[in-house]
Amino acid sequence: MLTVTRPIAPSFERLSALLRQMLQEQRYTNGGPLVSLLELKLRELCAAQQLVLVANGTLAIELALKGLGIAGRVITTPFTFCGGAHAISWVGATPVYVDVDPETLTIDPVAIEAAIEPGAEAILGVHVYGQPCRVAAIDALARRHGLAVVYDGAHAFGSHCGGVPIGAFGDATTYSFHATKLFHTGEGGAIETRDPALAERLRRLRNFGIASEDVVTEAGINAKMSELAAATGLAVLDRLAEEIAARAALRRFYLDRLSNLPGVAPFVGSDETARLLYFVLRVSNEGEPGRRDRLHARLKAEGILARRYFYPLASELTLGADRAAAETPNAFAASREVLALPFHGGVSPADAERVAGIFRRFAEGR
Ligand code: T4K
Repeated sequence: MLTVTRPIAPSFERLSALLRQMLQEQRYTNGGPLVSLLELKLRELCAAQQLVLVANGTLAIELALKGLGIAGRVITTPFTFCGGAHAISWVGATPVYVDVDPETLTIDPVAIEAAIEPGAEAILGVHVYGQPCRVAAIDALARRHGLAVVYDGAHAFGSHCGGVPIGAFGDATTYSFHATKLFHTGEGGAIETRDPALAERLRRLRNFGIASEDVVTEAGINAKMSELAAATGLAVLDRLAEEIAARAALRRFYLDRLSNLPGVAPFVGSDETARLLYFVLRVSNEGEPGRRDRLHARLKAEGILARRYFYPLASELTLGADRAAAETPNAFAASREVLALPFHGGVSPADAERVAGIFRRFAEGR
């Protein structure tokens, strides 16, 4: 099977050396040295001022919202992984879904502004496939209206907007380090912020709200990353550059083979400095409903597991498909057209040629 992604496999020697250290120190969690070291390395890599490692990307969003004191309406995009939207409800806030910009597939600043009403407290944007949101417009309108901004960068580790690292925007940026992500710790995540007071609060919130042996400042949760996960991350980091280079080469190959097929359009985004971490095509259903899903099934039958990121929309769980289609038509259309191809260092030129061949035959109606 050729899967949509394949996690970076760390070197066995490097990982076992880190695990030996963990065993010698008898430290498995609660602020161990490997978590501290990984935090330091990731801060350098992302040029981040503050970075707080947590147990996964969903908790990263929940903690960012909690840390910013958000409990009311959160204006967000339906074109995301359901977990991102669920995080809003889990902190007791209410998601308000608005449409995406059809070019970037990220939340549309004009739609955000139209949805601001009493009770709105925050914006949760998602940097889709590594393509950043329209951060300048969003940050500016948030300042005008006194809203907090969290960016979900689960798809966008190491990405840039206009040459500036994505963590420089909004009040906080969250990451997922799940095994399906470019940089991973098996399960894991982080919150980046420029605000030291917010970072300090997040460090307490991820550890039950405990400030010291005698003091618990508020009701936190257990969102700590384990030493085992941090060891995986440290070992994965050694192979990150190699994987990025392999994906860049694969992107060039796919673009060369798939750019001029009828009814199929690669997602290219709008920012040359972005790091696109997925290779996604939009398959038009025009005049042929369900065309994308037929191609998806055909790929599967040939052993190629492409994924429909993001289908169904996160909003469909509560709104249903009809309302989602009526209220957020750009997002709805995208969810019915997108297909993420196998995109990782394990895809050989022969594999990629095979994928391209299936697309070509499909596009030509064969
Ligand atoms: N925000 C956004 C925008 C997100 O995309 C996500 C997560 C989150 C927030 C929340 O972050 P976390 O709480 O998850 O840290 C995946 C992931 O489970 C999920 O993390 C991810 N987004 C979402 C988009 O996709 P599936 O259903 O695609 O995973 P699965 O198991 O089908 O894996 C896909 C392929 O990857 C497999 O066919 C094989 C390969 N794979 C996967 C795993 C887990 C491996 O080779 N090894 C592995 O260990 O959900």
